[in-house]
Amino acid sequence: MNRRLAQGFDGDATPVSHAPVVAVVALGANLGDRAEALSSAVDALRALPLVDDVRAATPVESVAVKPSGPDAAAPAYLNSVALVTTRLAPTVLLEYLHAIEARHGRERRERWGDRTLDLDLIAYGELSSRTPVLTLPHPRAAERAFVLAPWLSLDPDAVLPGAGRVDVLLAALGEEEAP
Ligand code: PH2
Ligand code: MG
Ligand code: MG
Repeated sequence: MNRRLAQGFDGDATPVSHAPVVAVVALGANLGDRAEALSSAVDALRALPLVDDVRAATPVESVAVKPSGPDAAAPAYLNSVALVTTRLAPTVLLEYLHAIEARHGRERRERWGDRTLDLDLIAYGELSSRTPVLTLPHPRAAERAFVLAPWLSLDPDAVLPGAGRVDVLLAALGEEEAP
């Protein structure tokens, strides 16, 4: 699978193959009816063309992380992760994610501001991309327990390409927080 993927893309991440790929999508919301937003976003992912399967983790509560660090005074997040088996090109999938966010009233005002729905593309198979539109894998995923924990609940052997096993990354975060 990985070899097929590696051969399936040219340098600028344009797909030349239509083999299905597992994309990891992180979902988050800390405004409005968070559970409803996450569940209808998963429905929207399932309804996308060229999406064959979606497996979504049970949502978890998490303290909002702001650029200055965790902020217990901000509205708490509900976070989940979906494993999306798809033949969509990564840039096209990303555009669909933005469209689903927009349909849920997402407004972009401040960095890491409170939001009704956030959909982040964390990984797309083994693809590594550093273009202005697409950074893959997501550069901060390894530091985010609210991404790693729901992902691990879906796949105990999950690997974040370039960073390592998700269980090891999550354990390392736990140790960092220990007194
Ligand atoms: N997303 C952010 C910033 N901070 N904090 C939590 N707990 N969950 C998030 O999904 C989240 C965040 C930027 O996308
Ligand atoms: Mg985000
Ligand atoms: Mg986002």
